[in-house]
Amino acid sequence: MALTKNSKVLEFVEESAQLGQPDKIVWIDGSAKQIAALKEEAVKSGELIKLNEQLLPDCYLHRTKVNDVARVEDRTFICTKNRDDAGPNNYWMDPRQAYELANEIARGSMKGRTMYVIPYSMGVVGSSFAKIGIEVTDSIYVVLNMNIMTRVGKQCLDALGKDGDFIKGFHAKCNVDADKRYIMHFPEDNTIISVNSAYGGNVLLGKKCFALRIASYLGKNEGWMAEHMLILGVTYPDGEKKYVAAAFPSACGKTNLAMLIPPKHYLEKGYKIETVGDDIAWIRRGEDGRLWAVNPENGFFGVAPGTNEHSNYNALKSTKRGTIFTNVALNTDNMTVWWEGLSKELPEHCIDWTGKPWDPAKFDKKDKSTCAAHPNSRFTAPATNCPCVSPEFDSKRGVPLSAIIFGGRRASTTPLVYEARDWNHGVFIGSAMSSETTAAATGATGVLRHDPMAMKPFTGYHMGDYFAHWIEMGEKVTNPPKIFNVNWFRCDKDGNFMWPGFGDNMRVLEWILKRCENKADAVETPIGFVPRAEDIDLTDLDYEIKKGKKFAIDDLKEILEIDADKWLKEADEIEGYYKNSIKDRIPQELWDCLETLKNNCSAVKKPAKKSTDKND
Ligand code: OXD
Ligand code: MN
Repeated sequence: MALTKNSKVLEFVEESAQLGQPDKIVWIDGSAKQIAALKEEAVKSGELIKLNEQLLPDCYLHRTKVNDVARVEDRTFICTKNRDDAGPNNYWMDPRQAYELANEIARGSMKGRTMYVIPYSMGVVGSSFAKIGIEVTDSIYVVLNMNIMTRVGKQCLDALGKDGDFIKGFHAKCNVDADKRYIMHFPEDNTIISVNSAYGGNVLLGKKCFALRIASYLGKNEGWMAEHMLILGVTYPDGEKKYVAAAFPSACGKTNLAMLIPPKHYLEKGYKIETVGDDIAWIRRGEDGRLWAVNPENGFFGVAPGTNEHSNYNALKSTKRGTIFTNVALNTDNMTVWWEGLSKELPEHCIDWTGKPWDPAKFDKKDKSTCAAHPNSRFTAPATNCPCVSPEFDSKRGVPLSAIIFGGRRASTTPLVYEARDWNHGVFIGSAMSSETTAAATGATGVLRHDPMAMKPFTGYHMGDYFAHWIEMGEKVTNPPKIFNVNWFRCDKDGNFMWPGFGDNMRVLEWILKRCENKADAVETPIGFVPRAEDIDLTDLDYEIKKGKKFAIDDLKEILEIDADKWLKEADEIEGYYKNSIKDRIPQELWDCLETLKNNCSAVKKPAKKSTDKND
């Protein structure tokens, strides 16, 4: 029975049913009883495998088709009337053609199936940040994941009232045919259509499709920002709290940074990190002139491989109940899950992510095809499971940002950390970000590509206009956060990571926050402000870069060094990207920053010089 009298919702559901022609329509009210019944049904049909109730209560494993394991950027379209509005950063399709194509593919595809109607909210219902979506889908897996990742149920329809507007999402699994897979966005119609996939990033329409692609477009028009950012809170020994948002590309450690456990001596002093979000931030101007952020999601859709007690204790803990695992391995000895990096010992009896018995003797960590879990296997875990979830997680007004951090995977050139000279320079740094590709999207991994603000796959409009929107936001806030760039991934000549990362990133966070309060020194370099090695706390740091080579202050000096020649090349590269990829919509402010970078590098040509006073 319909759960609302909102005529627009009823019309959307009716139209979707006419298209998909399901046997049955079920409205998701979000009640524990309904969700439990759906889990039972999915276990019966084999869509989910129930895991060990003692060790992993209320946890399930799902396997996707082998052709459907990641986001598909080349099949993801922004469908605007004017092609230029989608920008060179997106694949574009004419909206009329896109609707026709989607209708043709989806027509009758739900015959014999149930269509579920999921009313959900991105953000806490009742918050001025929150926005409501309705997703219709023929997948129980989608319903159950959406129920973890968003706030689902009747309260969302109540918030809409009789004629409130919402984001329409239509998902049909069809035959999971990769050649007919389309993830289409119609920002001018607040509509998303996804066909022929059942992988999270393509089908949990509240996440990338709504909370980033559609929301970034809404944010540009309404004066706010939707960003691919984690949000974390740092509590100081005296109880004071500061908040930071950080944009790293997919599978580059946002979840790890958001949940980090500081080194022992910080814990002993009373420092604490709390997680507000691990993937998406919606950011608005506050009346106090600062930027305020919320995490519109309600759970974590995290990358499983590499997650273990040491790398991310809090994420692992978050997966211990009420979690859906996708494409990890099944340990048949105790009906639990396993993935590469979970433990050093390999389990003896596993079924791999494709459903076949796995032979640990054949495992070679350099050969992905021998892995038990898919490199982009995931856990969908409720945020409330997380031991370090912030008390502000459910806050309606969000948290004020002291700093914004950009970062990518760069084996060389980019130092461990540096600070922008001002907001516009920070926007330039974000716009010029590049990073090595990961398994989160289909295609080759490890290829360096431009990924401005980690939003390359998620900006729902022209990237040049997106940069201009960032510049404008800076003009409107009187007390903007300071902007930084980090690179945890600098390598030595043999390819070993030079910085330990994980919990030790706290040492860099501390410098960043001190800079925000004018309490730390820095050196002015051609690219911005860089700490001196002595400004980063190395107390008790114990890291082996490679066998027999322990991390020492000289290594820190090396990864803080700015090589002006390399940066001149980088500047040329950025210029090429601006000219060839974004073309004529790059704001003048960014051209000016590029010019300054070039001039600075040409003037120096070796590591820099001038020391700034902490109070200047
Ligand atoms: C994600 C991604 O799933 O960025 O968060 O791919
Ligand atoms: Mn992401």
